[in-house]
Amino acid sequence: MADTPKTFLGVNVINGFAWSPQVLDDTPEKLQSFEIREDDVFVLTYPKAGTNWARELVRNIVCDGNKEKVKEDYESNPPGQLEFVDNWKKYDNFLREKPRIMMSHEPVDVLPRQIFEGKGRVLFVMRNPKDSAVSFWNFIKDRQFLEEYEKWDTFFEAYLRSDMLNGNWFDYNLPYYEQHRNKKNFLFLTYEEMKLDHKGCVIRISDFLSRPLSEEQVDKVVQNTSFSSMKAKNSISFQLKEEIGKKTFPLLRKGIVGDWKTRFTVAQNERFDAIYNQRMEGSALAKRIIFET
Ligand code: PPS
Repeated sequence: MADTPKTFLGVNVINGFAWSPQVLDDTPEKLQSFEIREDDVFVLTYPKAGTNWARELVRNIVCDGNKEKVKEDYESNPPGQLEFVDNWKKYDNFLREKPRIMMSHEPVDVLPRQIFEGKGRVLFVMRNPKDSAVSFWNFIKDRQFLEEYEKWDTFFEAYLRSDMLNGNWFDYNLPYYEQHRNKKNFLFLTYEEMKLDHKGCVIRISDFLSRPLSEEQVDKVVQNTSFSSMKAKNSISFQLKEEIGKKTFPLLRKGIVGDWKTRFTVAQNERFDAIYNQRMEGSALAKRIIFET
């Protein structure tokens, strides 16, 4: 095991779950005993569900929509995902005066145990699995870190399997929703709800975090977290394959509902629907997922 993986290539399988290679072998265990503070906010999602959007919403709400405070908070919060390399240690040493806003794609079974005792708050965002797939594929294709998934058709096949990077959509989302949807310290939103009612979701999140905002502050949060404002300032650099080196990519791509229609073939769509109907049968989650607006 390398202490600090240099490139974002392949996966790191730990106890049967395919983590990103940025996750070290002992991190899942460490995460379970991670010490929680009462004002902690975890933004948890399956990849490409709107993690960065949700984190930006939380950050803006905590900062009352004040751009200066948001910038300061952005600079002082450790970057990146909780599970990457030693980010969780950085959060351990984080200032006490500010709430920690931590995003992660960790599966439910390695969540810090204290969350189950009602400590901290979890904003869990779900996105319909077809748009998640297309967004995920574009992400992988551009960054070239999983060669076998570079063609859409091979990615599609992998997306249906449980050894997919970050597990498959059903294995990841269903247990979270089924086990925790009625817990007081969890709020479940969907990407599509956030698109359809951005302002309403800002109010729901601020209520959930017990951080009431004025009408004017709500409007500022909506403005600061719109697709265009976020696209103007969000990009991230990745260390790619050695021969390519480091490259910077925009974090935001299209930001729409229904982009899957540009990629799924009719046959893939029929196959996916059959699997979806079988996996989601009788689940409460099915009522929340929409594929178009
Ligand atoms: S990651 O890499 O898993 O953390 O990606 P994640 O942030 O979860 O999801 C990326 C997708 O979210 C879209 N996005 C937004 N949509 C609407 N409004 C805002 N403000 C916004 N911010 C991020 C982003 O464009 C990715 O979706 P696609 O479909 O690829 O455009």
